[in-house]
Amino acid sequence: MERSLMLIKPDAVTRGLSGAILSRVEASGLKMTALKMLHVSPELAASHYAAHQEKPFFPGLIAYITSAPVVAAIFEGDGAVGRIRALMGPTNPTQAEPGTIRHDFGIDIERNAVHGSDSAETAEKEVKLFFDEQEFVHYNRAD
Ligand code: IDP
Ligand code: MG
Repeated sequence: MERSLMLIKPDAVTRGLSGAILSRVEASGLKMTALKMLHVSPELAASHYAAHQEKPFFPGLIAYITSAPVVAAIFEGDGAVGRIRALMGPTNPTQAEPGTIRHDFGIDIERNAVHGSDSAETAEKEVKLFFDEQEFVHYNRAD
């Protein structure tokens, strides 16, 4: 079964939007199988965003993602990665369609409310960065 890592980023956690965002993903039918709040350490931030190490926005991105807690959630289901990316909308909230999480809750291209894995391969790496296997729960959704 495909899994994806979703992070509710500091801008959204500090504005009290965690529940509203999780609700949208739950309502889409994806199954939440792990959930926690944490302060991302500089080391975890650098690993998670290693692909962006050379980008001019990298130092700011690390400062932002470590500035306040995140909510980390794993969602599971057929096509989970693509379905979460569709719910999120594109990186820049100003280019996102109304009804997407980033349009409705994002502030700007950096403080864009959420992270979602961008491929099934990346997802498996990100899942392992943020969660141990014993943190997962096993159940069937009633629907
Ligand atoms: P994604 O989150 O939609 O996959 P990426 O290109 O992987 O977008 O970028 C990772 C994160 O880095 C973005 O979600 C955003 O927080 C930040 N970011 C991306 N591009 C910029 C930029 O041009 N300026 C500032 N921050 C950026
Ligand atoms: Mg990305």
